[in-house]
Amino acid sequence: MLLHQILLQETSLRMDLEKTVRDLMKEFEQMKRNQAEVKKEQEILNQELIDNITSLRTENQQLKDELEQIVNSGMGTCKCDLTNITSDFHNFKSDFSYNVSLSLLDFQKEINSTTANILHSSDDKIGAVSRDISDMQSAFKNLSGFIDRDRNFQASVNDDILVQQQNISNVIIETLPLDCKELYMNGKRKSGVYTIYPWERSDPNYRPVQVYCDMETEGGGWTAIQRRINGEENFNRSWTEYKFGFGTPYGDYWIGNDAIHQLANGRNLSLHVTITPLKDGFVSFKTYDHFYVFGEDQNYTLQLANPGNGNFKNDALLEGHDRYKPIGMQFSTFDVDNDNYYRNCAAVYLGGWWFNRCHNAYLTGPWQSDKWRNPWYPQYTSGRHVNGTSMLIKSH
Ligand SMILES: [Ca+2]
Repeated sequence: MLLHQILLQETSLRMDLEKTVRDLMKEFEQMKRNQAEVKKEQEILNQELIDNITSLRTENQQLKDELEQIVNSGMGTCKCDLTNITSDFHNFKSDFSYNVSLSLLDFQKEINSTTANILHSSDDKIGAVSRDISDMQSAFKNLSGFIDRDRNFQASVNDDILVQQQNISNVIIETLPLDCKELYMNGKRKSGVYTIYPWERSDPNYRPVQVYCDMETEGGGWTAIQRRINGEENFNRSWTEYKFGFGTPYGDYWIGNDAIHQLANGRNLSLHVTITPLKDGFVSFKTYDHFYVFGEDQNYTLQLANPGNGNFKNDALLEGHDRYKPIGMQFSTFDVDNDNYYRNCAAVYLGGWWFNRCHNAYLTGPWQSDKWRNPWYPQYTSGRHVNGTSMLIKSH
């Protein structure tokens, strides 16, 4: 077995060796061929080099000949050449100038043309702008006319509005309540504070007046010219204060002698007087069917007549001694004495009234005080027994 393996290896080695020898032989033959080719190429190159040297030598000789010929021909040839060069230069200069001139001319023409175009274009634009301005002026004129017409229209509308406002004001004035009776007639049935307009709008005294309306007593529609319910208001006031009124219709107040005259003027009025006792008892009242107060020019002289319903025990205003009756008396205040007493009753009894010498009935004394003498003699001899008063008027 081992021998067989050795034989196999020996055969393989021999075959490899033979193949290697053959390859080497081939390479050797190839190298021999290459060497022959290189030698041949070297010969060709040598021949080319020799040819080139020969050619160079020939050219060198030709140059020498030309140089000799130039030297022999002398400066003539050079002059001629210089003349030619100068001539060429002049020609060139001339051509250049000409061309430049032409270019400048063309350029000038172009500028002129462009300027003309610009000017033309500007003229067109200016013309267009002028036309625009003209159009705008025309439009502005139209607008101004429209605005003027609009102003006229607005003015006429304003006039119409003013007329309508005046009409409405007139209607309102016509429907403004003169007194509480008109309010009552217009459906106001709840007692309370209302605004009345005793004066016409054209009257210099025109003003709204807040008053207390009694809408329940004796058929309702009574305007309170005096009312005291809580004593918060001092009634010892000056002539001027009684003239214009004081206090508040929500509590104690005097409506004002001017307003009383205005409400009485041209009308037939009734007067309804009440006194509320401080303790047990009902409200005492008395109605007079004629009540009038003159104007300030007669110091608010009082007229009172035609006694009607009442539950006082007596009529302290119209009955009793004449020297105490207020009938036909002027109004007095602590600062204006119009009474028949040697002193000033208003200053003595601390309130404004139609005093005589002085009174049997008097509703404006110091609240719940003994100084308030004879509110309603003899039923009420002192203000301490009084818890409220009112003087109500109504036309009939
Ligand atoms: Ca007097």
